[in-house]
Amino acid sequence: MIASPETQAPPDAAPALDYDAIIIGAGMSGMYQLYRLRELGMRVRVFEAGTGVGGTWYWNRYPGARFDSESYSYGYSFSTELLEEWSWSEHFAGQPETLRYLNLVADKFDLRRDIQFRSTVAAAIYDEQTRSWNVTLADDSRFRTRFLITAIGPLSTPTMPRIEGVDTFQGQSFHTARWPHEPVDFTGQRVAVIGTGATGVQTIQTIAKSVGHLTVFQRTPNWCAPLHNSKIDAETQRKIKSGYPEMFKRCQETFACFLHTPDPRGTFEVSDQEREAFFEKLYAERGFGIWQGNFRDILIDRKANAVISDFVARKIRQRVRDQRVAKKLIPKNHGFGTRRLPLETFYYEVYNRDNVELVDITETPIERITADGIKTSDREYAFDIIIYATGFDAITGSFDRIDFRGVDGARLKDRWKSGPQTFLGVLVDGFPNMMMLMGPHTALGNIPRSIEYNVDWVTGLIRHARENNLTRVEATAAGVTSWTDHVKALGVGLLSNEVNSWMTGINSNVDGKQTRIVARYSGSAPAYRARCDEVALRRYQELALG
Ligand code: NA7
Repeated sequence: MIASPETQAPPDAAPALDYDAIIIGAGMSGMYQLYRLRELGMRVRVFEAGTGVGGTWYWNRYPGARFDSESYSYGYSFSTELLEEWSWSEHFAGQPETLRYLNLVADKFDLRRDIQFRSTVAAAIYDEQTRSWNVTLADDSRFRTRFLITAIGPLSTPTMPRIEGVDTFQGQSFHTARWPHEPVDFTGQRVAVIGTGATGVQTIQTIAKSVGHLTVFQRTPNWCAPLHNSKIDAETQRKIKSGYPEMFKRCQETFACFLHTPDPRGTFEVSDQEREAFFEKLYAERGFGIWQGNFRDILIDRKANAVISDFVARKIRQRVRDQRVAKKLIPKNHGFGTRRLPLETFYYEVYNRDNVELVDITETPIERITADGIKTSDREYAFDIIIYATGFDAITGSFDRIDFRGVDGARLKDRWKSGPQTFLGVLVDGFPNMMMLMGPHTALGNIPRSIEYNVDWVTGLIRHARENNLTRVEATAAGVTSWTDHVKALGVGLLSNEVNSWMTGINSNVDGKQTRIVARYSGSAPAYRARCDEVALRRYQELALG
């Protein structure tokens, strides 16, 4: 703790540091960063708002929450013992299993003793004199640290819809990312879901069977494709375990660290029959193949994109009996894969059920939430439960909610007013000794693969600083400008950058997030790593070190 004014040290003595490093967040990145920094013999503290570890998998307990990455490609790779010990039960594990896994990791590596739960970081202020950060929690306790590492996640600040009357509803209501720890009983209940992103789709397909009646309020339909999940049998399990080194090597080589990577062929380089057969194959296969392993041009060439969009639209028409409903479910304002692709399990078939209704709120907008339910321009609906699957203030949202102040008190929020500016997505000039994990401008993709790289890189930088008695590590302004320009240039020509979504920084429920920004690195993960490796190999000469 920082000393109170009465017990302060004399002005010429530097106040002692409480920690060598503070990590904000005990999700997958914070946990692994703690493990690595401990190896350097550092005094580390993790502050976590929740009551347990797991981040995304701690908070998102909504029905049906599960991986879209193959489970075995998602787990940590750093410990052979852990890989041996843990067996995933399904190709795409559900949230309870993933949370169990992360708790096992916390126990196995004795992480909890350095994690302080129920601790929300409110502010972090850099002090030039001592080259340290003063971190203040919501309860006003304060700690001083040399290094500050943000592990706050790109999708962790949920946003409620800006609809009048949200607080007036008398029934139960939940945001999917703040789901209660106790089970919610849907039996016989009249349930509304607002939102049809990846989360809404998983929720809807899971609860449709158990609710009395389900009404889905859809503003923008998304293109969805089958997940094809199944249990992992003993023989497959054996192969997975013996094949871990090759599998992780493959993840290192693919564009976004998934098991899938773009097909080198262009959409129009094959015959119509060959193309159709390839699409059919991808549609029948597990996971993100249809998105990440499709023809190389589907996300950059409008005509190519129209062909795959048409294919998936046909599938939707085939799977949904009422063609008026099918029409509503087919996106019109964006092409296939230009927003994050929700993977589904009989999602479209849900709309063939008698107890499910789809309301297109672009036709009949929601006017307000009432005490009894939802009023649209058309009619009033009565509900027992309303589920808000309305997403997150993505990428920069969690940064905006902490008062980060760097050199001369400059606010990070002001610095990023018209979009994030970073060096490698890890450092910002003017914010010395602060490192971001999964921050804006880093390669995301199959997130744990990127996390492990990101953490190892940050660990290497901190090791370098400690070995060379450096107490100040900062990006240069030129480095930040050049990386930010590079990230923007990579986004040019991508169809996804012409579409509103969390990936382009749009959130209709947050002031100031109505203009598209380039917040994500859209180059390949190998290219990202090559650039970061280069900086490390040159002994970080591109940084301002002191
Ligand atoms: P998303 O993908 O941002 O989806 C949020 C959904 O909620 C989307 O359908 C929105 O419609 C809808 N929404 C948001 N605000 C409103 C209001 N005010 N009225 C009606 N509908 C609204 O969030 P998810 O949680 O599904 O997924 C986020 C990521 O987490 C996901 O991509 C995975 O990577 C993990 P819109 O499309 O904006 O018209």
